Amino acid sequence: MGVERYNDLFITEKQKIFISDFNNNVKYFPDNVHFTLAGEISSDPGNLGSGGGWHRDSPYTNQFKTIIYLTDVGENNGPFQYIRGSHKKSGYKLINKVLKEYDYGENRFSDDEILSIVNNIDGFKISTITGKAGDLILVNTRGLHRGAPLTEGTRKAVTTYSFRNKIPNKFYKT
Ligand SMILES: O=C(O)CCC(=O)C(=O)O
Ligand SMILES: [Fe+2]
Repeated sequence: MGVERYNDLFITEKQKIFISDFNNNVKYFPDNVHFTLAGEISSDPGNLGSGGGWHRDSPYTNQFKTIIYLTDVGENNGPFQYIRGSHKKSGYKLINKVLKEYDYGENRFSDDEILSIVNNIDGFKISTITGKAGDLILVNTRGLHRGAPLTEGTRKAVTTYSFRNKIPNKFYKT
């Protein structure tokens, strides 16, 4: 985390401009701050993929991230997956209905819960975002997502986190 403080060769000038343009134009973040995570994950047996399984980053607020793949990413080496529409309040209501006793503030979801969500909510399906090295994903991680577990190879990516006023304390611990 904070890799941009040490080495800006991770990102090209063009991508930097694109990211900053994205972040500055997202209406929820008039004066945001950012940091960048450089991550490499590999297909170790039992790996959960980037992000450690299905979750949403912040149940109560929008949270914007940019992810740039630094390797080609196919179905088997950890593509980003997202359930479109799941970041909306209306989506939350449907999810809570399907999962019954589900706590609105819960962040983590089992594979079975995700199956039940996509099988029971019209229009909810898992989108798998494969791509080439250099491709950029813009995402509201309030919605349900994960990096898929890797069954082969490795995946490298840089992810930029944005916050409205300050970087939350928990990110200073590591
Ligand atoms: O890197 C990914 O594919 C997703 C990781 C994740 O959960 C996140 O960046 O919020
Ligand atoms: Fe996440």
